[in-house]
Amino acid sequence: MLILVLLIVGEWWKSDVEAVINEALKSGLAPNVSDAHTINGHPGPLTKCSSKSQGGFTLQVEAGKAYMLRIINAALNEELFFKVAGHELTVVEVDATYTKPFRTSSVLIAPGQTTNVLLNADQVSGKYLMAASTFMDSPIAIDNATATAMLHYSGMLGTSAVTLTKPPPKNATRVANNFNASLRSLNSNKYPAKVPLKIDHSLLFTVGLGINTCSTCSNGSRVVAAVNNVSFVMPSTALLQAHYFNISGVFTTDFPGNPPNKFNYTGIVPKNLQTMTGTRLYKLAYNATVQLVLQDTGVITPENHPIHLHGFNFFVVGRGLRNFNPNKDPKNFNLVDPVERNTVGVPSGGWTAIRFKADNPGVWFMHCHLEVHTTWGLKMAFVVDNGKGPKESLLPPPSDLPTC
Ligand SMILES: *[C@@H]1O[C@H](CO)[C@@H](O)[C@H](O)[C@H]1NC(C)=O
Ligand SMILES: *[C@@H]1O[C@H](CO)[C@@H](O)[C@H](O)[C@H]1NC(C)=O
Ligand SMILES: *[C@@H]1O[C@H](CO)[C@@H](O)[C@H](O)[C@H]1NC(C)=O
Ligand SMILES: *[C@@H]1O[C@H](CO)[C@@H](O)[C@H](O)[C@H]1NC(C)=O
Ligand SMILES: *[C@@H]1O[C@H](CO)[C@@H](O)[C@H](O)[C@H]1NC(C)=O
Ligand SMILES: *[C@@H]1O[C@H](CO)[C@@H](O)[C@H](O)[C@H]1NC(C)=O
Ligand SMILES: *[C@@H]1O[C@H](CO)[C@@H](O)[C@H](O)[C@H]1NC(C)=O
Ligand SMILES: *[C@@H]1O[C@H](CO)[C@@H](O)[C@H](O)[C@H]1NC(C)=O
Ligand SMILES: *[C@@H]1O[C@H](CO)[C@@H](O)[C@H](O)[C@H]1NC(C)=O
Ligand SMILES: [Cu+2]
Repeated sequence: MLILVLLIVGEWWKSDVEAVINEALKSGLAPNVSDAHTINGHPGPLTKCSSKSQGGFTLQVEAGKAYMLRIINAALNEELFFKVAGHELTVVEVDATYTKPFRTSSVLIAPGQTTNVLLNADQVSGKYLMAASTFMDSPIAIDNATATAMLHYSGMLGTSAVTLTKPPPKNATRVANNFNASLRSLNSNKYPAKVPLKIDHSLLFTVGLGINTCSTCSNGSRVVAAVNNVSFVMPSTALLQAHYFNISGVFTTDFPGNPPNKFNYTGIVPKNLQTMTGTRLYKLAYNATVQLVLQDTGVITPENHPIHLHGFNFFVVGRGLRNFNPNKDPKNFNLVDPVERNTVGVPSGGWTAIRFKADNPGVWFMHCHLEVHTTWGLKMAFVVDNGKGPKESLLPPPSDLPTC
């Protein structure tokens, strides 16, 4: 029997988080980093934020039993490593799809991602530290506080010694890559990987930062973020509402399928760091198949971006460093058992290729799951038309939809 345990890793500020983001928007600069990470709401023992009365989250386990840890990264701005002292973890699922099981000592999880791992309580006794620590392989300010929690074999006295664990360093790109490279979809008879093989839309989107002038900002300019050089502007009428009711003037469907200006994305950055603003969507017919290469840029700094697509799962068919090469790189794509998920990290100074089938009508955001980047405009949306008949068409809004 498997015992299910929910583990939510998060971030915590000593300030009002609204004040933090408002201060950043006023200055035009990045928001303050958090003061601590948390596991199930507690920074845990061994941290400066720990209160003496409660040492943090404790998971009581019984020797010989098997546990399934359902890990959710609910942090706002940071990808995290998760580790348990003295225990290997077996990954079996990510973003609600099965994976081929594999053993690892560290799990990498981005904001918005979920990961199920099996843990066998195969030690006899004692206390073992669990740790959630930041992964950041760019020169970006982060909260480097490690959150901790305790795995405690029951029947032991409270004073038994703790087995510690050393988290990977924050710049452990190799550990992150090994984890990513081990992820494969199950691709069994019962759960086949239905990777689109014929592609209707082959897209390349750059993801990265920029700097725009800002007369209301104390710095005179502000950091922005963009997809294909478009910093997304949120409309005052909801996109889905505008789409369903044919309200014009809310969005346009001219989102560029390729970078408007080609440059060496991961090389010398252009002198002009400006982006354009717009509420631009990319239109897809029902059932259209999409290959999308997400290319990081070196503007301001290369950085890893966990990109989340609403409405669909996608297959991660390829990834690499530097610029995507459309002639060479597709030859190495995994079209057999690529991992299927809904949030994927684009490596710092590299690219990730995904494929999906647009079989869900409506308007679907795609954005960086780092809250700071999405606030700066690193988002866009796909508008997917209706197919044939009511089963392939958008439902009307519910009759009790609030009108304000
Ligand atoms: C952000 O950090 C600065 C420097 O530590 C501090 O002065 C400021 O009060 C912080 N802002 C908020 C909203 O907590
Ligand atoms: C964490 O960040 C603080 C503040 O930037 C710094 O003083 C400290 O040395 C860092 N600790 C580690 C382990 O990197
Ligand atoms: C990671 O950072 C440490 C400390 O700053 C440095 O010594 C080390 O070379 C870095 N490792 C990589 C792979 O960049
Ligand atoms: C802030 O202002 C300085 C000085 O004008 C400028 O060099 C820098 O690029 C600005 N930073 C941002 C993010 O706008
Ligand atoms: C919106 O336009 C489409 C295509 O012209 C039409 O089929 C549909 O009925 C319109 N929807 C509404 C709510 O007016
Ligand atoms: C892009 O820039 C990188 C790093 O400077 C360089 O190695 C590479 O040759 C450049 N690529 C092209 C096509 O210019
Ligand atoms: C992005 O758009 C701005 C505003 O139109 C333009 O000045 C800039 O050159 C564009 N940059 C790229 C890389 O396309
Ligand atoms: C995979 O590893 C890279 C390191 O190259 C990281 O930047 C990226 O975010 C990871 N992808 C995930 C967690 O999906
Ligand atoms: C979409 O694909 C499904 C399954 O392949 C098919 O049954 C359906 O007719 C297709 N619909 C359209 C509008 O192409
Ligand atoms: Cu990002």
